[in-house]
Amino acid sequence: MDTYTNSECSLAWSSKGAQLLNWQPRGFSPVLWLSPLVFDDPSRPIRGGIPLCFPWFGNGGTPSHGFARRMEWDLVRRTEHGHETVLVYRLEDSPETRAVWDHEFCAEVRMIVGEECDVDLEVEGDVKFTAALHSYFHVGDIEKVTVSGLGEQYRDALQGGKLLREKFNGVSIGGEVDRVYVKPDRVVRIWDEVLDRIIEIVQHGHSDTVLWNPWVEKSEGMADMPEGAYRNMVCVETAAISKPLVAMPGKPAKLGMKLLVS
Ligand code: TA6
Repeated sequence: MDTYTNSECSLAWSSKGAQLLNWQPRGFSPVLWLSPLVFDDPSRPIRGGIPLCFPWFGNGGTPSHGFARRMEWDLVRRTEHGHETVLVYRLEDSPETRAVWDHEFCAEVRMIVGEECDVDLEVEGDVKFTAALHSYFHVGDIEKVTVSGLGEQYRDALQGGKLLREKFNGVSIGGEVDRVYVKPDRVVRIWDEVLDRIIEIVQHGHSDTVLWNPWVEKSEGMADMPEGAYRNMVCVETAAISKPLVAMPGKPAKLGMKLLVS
């Protein structure tokens, strides 16, 4: 894990998965949640920060959520501008990737981390894929959080992916939730009563936003989820699931977000 502090924030990241692990703007507590139980096991993804689900989301293939978050990415560029840190990582097809996904591709993720946080995935090739920025956000108490901007239609993974519609003015969480919202707004907000802050997720290239919290029982079955940790995290994931992304030669596919906190 690499760490750095610029004039606007502290950050941490890993070349494994090209994963941002911490973003703490000046004057705020960490915006991202990271499990303290990070395994040295290279085959296991890191639980927390912003894992990249590519080239599929969920069980669209094996391993779950794709291979990108389990692999070492190459650092193409790191630039310190004083007020922000720019990181660009690259992952290209290899015999290892073609063994599970027989396609040529070049994926790059660019992170610009300062007072705000930009994460952008860009994929070149002649490929169709699903993807998600599987962001873990740190919250004061999951039962005192409201998420707005998700829209009214979602596929509920707890009901076999059934498409449901509910009129919301904002979603509160009081139990396990695992939903793919299929018509989210461009901007989703996490209203945190305890930390007295709003995390704003300005999305682009997405078709969906995923909302996930494992709650008690599911957490107990996760070796890298400390007891009770579910209360201080919520996943709100900028994703392209219901409408897969398509990259064509000379026309890369893009999925990204800007995070702001106030
Ligand atoms: O994004 C929600 C989800 O697909 C859940 O179903 C749950 O599996 C979560 O991702 C975490 O997946 P992971 O493979 O990181 O344990």
